[in-house]
Amino acid sequence: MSDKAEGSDNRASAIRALVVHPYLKGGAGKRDPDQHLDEAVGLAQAIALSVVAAEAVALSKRRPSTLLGEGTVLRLKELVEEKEIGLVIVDGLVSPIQQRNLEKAWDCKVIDRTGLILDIFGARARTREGTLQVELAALTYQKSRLVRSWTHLERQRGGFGFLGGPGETQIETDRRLIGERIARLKKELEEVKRTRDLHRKARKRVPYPIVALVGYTNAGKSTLFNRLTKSDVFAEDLLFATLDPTMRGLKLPSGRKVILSDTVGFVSDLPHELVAAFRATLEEVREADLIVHVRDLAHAETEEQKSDVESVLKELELGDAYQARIIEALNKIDLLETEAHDGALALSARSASKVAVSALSGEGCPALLERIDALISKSMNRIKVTLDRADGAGLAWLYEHGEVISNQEDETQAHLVVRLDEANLQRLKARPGARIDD
Ligand SMILES: Nc1nc2c(ncn2[C@@H]2O[C@H](COP(=O)(O)OP(=O)(O)O)[C@@H](O)[C@H]2O)c(=O)[nH]1
Ligand SMILES: [Mg+2]
Repeated sequence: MSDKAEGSDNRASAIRALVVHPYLKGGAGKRDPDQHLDEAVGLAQAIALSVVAAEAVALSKRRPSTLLGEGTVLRLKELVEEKEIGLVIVDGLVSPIQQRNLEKAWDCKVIDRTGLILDIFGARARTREGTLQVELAALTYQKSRLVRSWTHLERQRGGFGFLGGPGETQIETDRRLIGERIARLKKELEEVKRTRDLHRKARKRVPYPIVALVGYTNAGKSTLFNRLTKSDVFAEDLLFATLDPTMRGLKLPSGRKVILSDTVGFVSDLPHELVAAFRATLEEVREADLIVHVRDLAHAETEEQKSDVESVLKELELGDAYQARIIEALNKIDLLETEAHDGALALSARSASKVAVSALSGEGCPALLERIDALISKSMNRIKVTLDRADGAGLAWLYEHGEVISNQEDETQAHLVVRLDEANLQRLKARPGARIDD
């Protein structure tokens, strides 16, 4: 299994999962089922599941009771028992009834694609807005499931709704409660959106510039994340490690420290009810000082993926200057034919914002670090600061977070010229006792 930032292959308690990608036979013009399967496996690994088996299953039709054919259900039952699988992910739309029947047949938990993605977003939402959006999507999903199974129950009883019954009453109550919770969430979301900028300022707590990795699931973000941060871990990691395994410290060639952040990945055919939640989960990218767009150059749809990512980034309102803060990591060049491989390297030599890499072999990674370094320095502000000489903590902070170019001290004060990134400049401005002459 690959090197996963979020993976917990080493965690004994990881749930053993089977991933099934069902597709209709002869579904012309559709993507390669194996590619779909790979993506689903990648998603499952993103929430620390241990995927012990995965397969694409051809269907001649969608069976209303179990989606999959009888033979397949039986065959997979054996696999589930043999490999002690605790969770089956069916990468598609599974009705509540199909889900229940499959759970009964296999005697383990079954979730569908929407359920899986919701879980990932839930685990990865970091901002208040992200959390609320994910919760809203999850409740809406749950509610629709209740509605459908309720309709089903009613039909079973011949539609004599007036007979009532405990099952129905319970579901009605659940629906009402979920409905109320949804209404409350929507109100809260409005409020959070209105005060978004205030919240964002309050969250600016991370003491180093943030470099965010974005891109499609399976592009290699986590592999790159591990590769870049493997050799040097700094003390502050202890602080993040417990809170958030997707953020880690990284020392650049110049010695400057940054925080590398592995974000939630894009998925193809994102269920539409999850779009808002996905965007909100990406909120954290707005805080980033630099964005590294990780691309799978060996993927058949690499160009389509690129434009998908770019159009979502545009909608995040990153500000006009964001183009200057983005680097494309052209990943997986080890998989390319010689000609394409050399082409990628040539492109990367010509362009300041594209770097050809292989997260797997490490090729190009030093160059990527150099580019990140250069771009972060470029976005640094050169300022003059005056501090009381007695303010030892203030001086220490400047040396730690900025690049001190000169320091002249008189009897009472220290006059420094410092290079600081935007985030730290704002922090300095908020600090009492520091006078900035720009
Ligand atoms: N050949 C090759 N495979 C890679 C490279 N980077 C990542 N992978 C593989 O691609 C798959 C997805 O990688 P991962 O880092 O989980 O992608 P993420 O979803 O973007 O975090 C894994 O099987 C990796 O081993 C690379 O540079 N070359
Ligand atoms: Mg990942």
